[in-house]
Amino acid sequence: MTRLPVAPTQGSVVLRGDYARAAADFRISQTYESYTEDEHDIWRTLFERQVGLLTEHAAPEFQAGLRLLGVDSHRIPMLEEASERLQRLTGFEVIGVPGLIPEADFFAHLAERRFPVTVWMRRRDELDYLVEPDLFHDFFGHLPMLAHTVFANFIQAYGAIGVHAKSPAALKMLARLYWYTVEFGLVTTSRGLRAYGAGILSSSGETIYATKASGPARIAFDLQRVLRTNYLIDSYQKTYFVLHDIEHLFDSVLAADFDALFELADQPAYESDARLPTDQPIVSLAPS
Ligand code: HBI
Ligand code: FE
Repeated sequence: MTRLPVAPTQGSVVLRGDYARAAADFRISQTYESYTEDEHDIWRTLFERQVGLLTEHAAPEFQAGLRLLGVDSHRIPMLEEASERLQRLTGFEVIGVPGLIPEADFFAHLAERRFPVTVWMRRRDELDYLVEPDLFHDFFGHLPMLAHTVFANFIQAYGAIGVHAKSPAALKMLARLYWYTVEFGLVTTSRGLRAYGAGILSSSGETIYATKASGPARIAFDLQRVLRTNYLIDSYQKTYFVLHDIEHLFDSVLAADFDALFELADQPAYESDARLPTDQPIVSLAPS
């Protein structure tokens, strides 16, 4: 009997979602030699497009972090090199994973100061949008902020809270916190509103939309409000939450009683476009 050959996913040799090769904790090696020239070129295209937007739209901590990582725009970065640099900066290790991993494993890695980075690159026809994290989103979007100690401490604390959260309601609230901060967070600076979220800064369209468009609401970060607010996974956000500075995030999480907050899970959630009388709208102080 002849077998049909199994086509490698999307023609690349770094397979998308290669969970079969992953360890029990979902770690996977990067197999750097397997990236094709086209994949390096996709990295370069995305990198150059985003870097051009950072000066005007990204938080200073993100820009500084990207420089500290010493990433080369021309080639896909090596996770081991970034991991060494990040460990020296904030004690965070970078590990390869095949894609999204179960929440419990994700939280456990963060709590141990390990950040999981997806090893495969998106295809050229997905430059602007894909539903799941790839190498560009995880590396370019997430690692720069992890070079900042307070932010790195926040991510670790978040992971530790997640490790202890057991109820589905608590996990849902923690997913909202991650979404509205780590993925789609904004911060005020003396030069106006800036993005620090990886979901924003790995997307050229949302980078401009989140910081400048007149459509979405931008409201002052409030932990309870965020924990109770649903989010949109397949379009730009209708609401962004704004920190006064990155320390604000860590301080508010450190001061919070999460067990008490998780009790609020019984109350109905706010829709992603809800506007509450208690919301404090944030307007950019500086001209763009
Ligand atoms: N896995 N690789 C990866 N990356 C994520 O961002 C991620 C995940 N698993 C779970 C998860 N995020 C979410 O549940 C967050 O809300 C924590
Ligand atoms: Fe992400």
